[in-house]
Amino acid sequence: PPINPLRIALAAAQGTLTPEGPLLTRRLSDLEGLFADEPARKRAADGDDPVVYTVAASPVPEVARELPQSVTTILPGAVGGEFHMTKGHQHPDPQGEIYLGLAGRGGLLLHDGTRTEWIEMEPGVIGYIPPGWAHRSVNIGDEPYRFLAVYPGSAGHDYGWVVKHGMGRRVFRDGASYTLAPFSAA
Ligand code: PAN
Ligand code: ZN
Repeated sequence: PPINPLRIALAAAQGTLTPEGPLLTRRLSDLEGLFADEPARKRAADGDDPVVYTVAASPVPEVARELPQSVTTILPGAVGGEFHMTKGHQHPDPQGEIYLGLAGRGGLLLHDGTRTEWIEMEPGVIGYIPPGWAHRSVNIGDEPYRFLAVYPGSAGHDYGWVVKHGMGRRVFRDGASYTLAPFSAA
């Protein structure tokens, strides 16, 4: 049965949801094989193993007909010049998803196996992810990049798809800006 109506407070400056669901923390040691410079990633993971991003979920469960939300915070940084990013995934049950920028500067990289799209994100911008497009988020700034995600509870998360097909591009630091490079295997 559906859950009861909920009031959830979103603290955009902290990235917290109250009441809260599970909190996920991804460090460089969780991101093996995702950056082009795998030796650089491994050195840093074997060192102080920095947090790359956190995902604070709302209490709304990931089940059919519900509409869960989460707040992702990607900390600034780069590995071999490649900006901090999420693992990226495809929804096995293809359904749309919306992101809303809350803090910092980032980008939404989308790939459908053939085409690649890039949406610059900042506070107040909605990034729309159509069904069938794998998506990865990147912090292109020097402060935390934060966004709200809202997605159908039955969509599921397939991380293997991105490992197999890549994301079409990689995002590297380029002076004070960034550059989109062709995708290369790790
Ligand atoms: C987001 C992502 C979140 C973390 O909530 O799950 O930003 O990225 P990864 O799941 O790729 O590690 C979302 O797109 N949910 O569907
Ligand atoms: Zn998603």
